[in-house]
Amino acid sequence: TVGQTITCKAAVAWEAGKELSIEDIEVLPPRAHEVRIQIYYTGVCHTDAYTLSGKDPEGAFPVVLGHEGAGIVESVGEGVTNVKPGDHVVALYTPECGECKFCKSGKTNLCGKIRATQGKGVMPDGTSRFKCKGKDLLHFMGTSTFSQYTVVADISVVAVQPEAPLDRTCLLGCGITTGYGAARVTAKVEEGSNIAVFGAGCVGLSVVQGAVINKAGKIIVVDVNPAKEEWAKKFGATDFVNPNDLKDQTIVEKLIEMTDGGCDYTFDCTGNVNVMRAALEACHKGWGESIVIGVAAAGQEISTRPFQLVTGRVWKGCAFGGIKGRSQMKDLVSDYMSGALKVDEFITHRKKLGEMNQAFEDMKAGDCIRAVVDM
Ligand code: NAD
Ligand code: AHE
Ligand code: ZN
Ligand code: ZN
Repeated sequence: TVGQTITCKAAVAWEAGKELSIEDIEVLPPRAHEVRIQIYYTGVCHTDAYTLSGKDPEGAFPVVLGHEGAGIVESVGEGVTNVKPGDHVVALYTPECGECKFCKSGKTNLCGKIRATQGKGVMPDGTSRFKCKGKDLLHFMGTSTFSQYTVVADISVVAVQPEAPLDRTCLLGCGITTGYGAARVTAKVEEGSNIAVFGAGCVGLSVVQGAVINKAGKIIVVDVNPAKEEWAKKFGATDFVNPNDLKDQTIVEKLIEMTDGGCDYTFDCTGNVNVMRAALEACHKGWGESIVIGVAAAGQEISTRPFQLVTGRVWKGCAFGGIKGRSQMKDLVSDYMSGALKVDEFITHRKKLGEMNQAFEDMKAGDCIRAVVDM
């Protein structure tokens, strides 16, 4: 198949707000500095549903969604040196070129090299590698993992240990890495520090995992779903608070009381802008830092009294946890293989490609942490 167009199945989003359709699509061969990957497994993340809903200002259709995928390299274009056919890989929606201003700054994992074309849903040369029914389909987040074969830029892929099962490593493509990185790389949670995590989904529970490894003191999980208490404790949270159970206190007052003045670090893993405000205001005066991870709908804005910042609280955020995919993914896989990083526990639902819409339904139900789709 090297150099040839491959026909395979993919879940295509023809229009915002509509179900995905399983179609036969054509996947063109990789051009220079591109890699064609056979996707074996993909997770489904809330950001896929967000874009499908039509609320993402960058959302464009028709498109092949999906950004939490793992597979095996089928072929590579001219000039590709970082991966070769047969390599087990994870797709990276946050690429790493190593040479742009961002990559060289040492201050961020964001890479600027292909961000503009990635946001427009095309490959770096401005064109698409997907066709269906005579039409071009757009790419998504530089990954498009809801297809049996996808083409990505070489800087958007990393080879990982072949011993690691692909139905687990796919989840390192977004949710788990995002939370784990937010705690360990972005916040750099210190030993004994008190933290609060708002939202105990895949992202929030992975913040908890990172905080446990960094030996945090109190790890308080806040969630409106009472069933999340058991999940939080299983991953190492020391406390659980359901804001709906509070009588004469706000969640901010409760957290300040529990931590003798406020948290050292808080994390929004809900995407709700009111929660983001509470997370900031629950931080300790003088130094508490709040990390925004959740993705809020277009048009939503955050607010607080500037006095919160004047008095030393810090508001920041991160994408992909601040992790540099090509430099650091192998270490995450090692953490998984050594048992330090839990991954298997997150998989509550499994589906086949033909059941992709059901996987979206599963994700929206309260008992789902991650649905993994066998492509
Ligand atoms: P999830 O839906 O599985 O988990 C969210 C949790 O928040 C749920 O348990 C829900 O009960 C809880 N929740 C909802 N409203 C709440 C409230 N008002 N107070 C407390 N808890 C509340 O989602 P997830 O997959 O863990 O993703 C979390 C968010 O992170 C999403 O917005 C997603 O789009 C975003 N995300 C961002 C990045 C990034 O790089 N920045 C990466 C992955 C996901
Ligand atoms: N296009 C959206 C923003 C979506 C967003 O924030 N995406 C995160 C990853 S979420 C993964 O589940 C991200 O990587 N952001 C950094 C970037 O460069 O996109 C919008 O609202 O415009
Ligand atoms: Zn995601
Ligand atoms: Zn770069």
